[in-house]
Amino acid sequence: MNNKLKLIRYHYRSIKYSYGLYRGLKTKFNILDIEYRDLNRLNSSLYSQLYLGDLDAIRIKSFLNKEEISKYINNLSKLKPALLFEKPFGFTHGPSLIDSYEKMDKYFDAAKEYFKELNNTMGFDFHDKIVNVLMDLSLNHVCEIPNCSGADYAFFPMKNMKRLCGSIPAHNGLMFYDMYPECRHIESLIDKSNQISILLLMQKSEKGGDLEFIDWRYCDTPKDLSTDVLRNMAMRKARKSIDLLPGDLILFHGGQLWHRVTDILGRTPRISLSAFSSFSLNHESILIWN
Ligand SMILES: O=C(O)CCC(=O)C(=O)O
Ligand SMILES: [Fe+2]
Repeated sequence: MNNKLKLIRYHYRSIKYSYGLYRGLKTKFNILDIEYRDLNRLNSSLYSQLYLGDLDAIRIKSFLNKEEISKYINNLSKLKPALLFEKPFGFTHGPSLIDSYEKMDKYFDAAKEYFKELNNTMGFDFHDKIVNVLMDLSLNHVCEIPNCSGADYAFFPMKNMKRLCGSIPAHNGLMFYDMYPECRHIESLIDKSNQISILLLMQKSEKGGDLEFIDWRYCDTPKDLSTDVLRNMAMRKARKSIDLLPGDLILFHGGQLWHRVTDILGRTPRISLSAFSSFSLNHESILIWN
């Protein structure tokens, strides 16, 4: 077996075939596992494959090691309260998704402060490390944070999800633009045919808090039904729980692919950092924001 074949081990986590129109007639979960240390040996644009839906996810094992994770978790006790925001599932550190025009200035101010604080909390240049991953996956494409009149969007806010309130109901990334018209201004910057979710798990709960892929795509989803009805329909599709360990980074087809995070059942909160990514309109760069 040549090196590339050895490196690229496709795990076909196929559940069933459905009859979507997106990229042929098949739908199954193709998850590619790569060790972080092997990333720079790649020489194909896996990012494009992911974007087009030939791959559903790229799971980068041990993106962070145990020491890096412990340092981050220990530093969480020193966070500035100004950057902590209450959410239905617990709280975020750093702003996530603009959900109202009134809050836009606050969002951009918090994004700027958070960017500095994220690197401090990590203890190394986290932005640089993420950009290098995207460059390795995209034959060295330019990767950047988009901006709105000079103000940068948020980069990898943290979610702290707690028992009893912690879950993220079924959704896909593209439906956010229907749910929150306020986040549509990013549409003028990105190719909106898809969006890649990038998720870094930092702490697992003892039970629950699993990322689940749902066998349904935005392109096959009726556009005239309410979010609640769509969520009920999504929960009748086949689902697959995705194994992640603290330190694993997963990039997935989250713009199109429905997914959810199951209820947190253990005492330990689930901590994750996440962002969206897409090609810029002219495909000259890859943009990362939240
Ligand atoms: O697991 C998380 O923290 C959020 C996952 C998610 O919905 C996403 O990254 O699109
Ligand atoms: Fe998502």
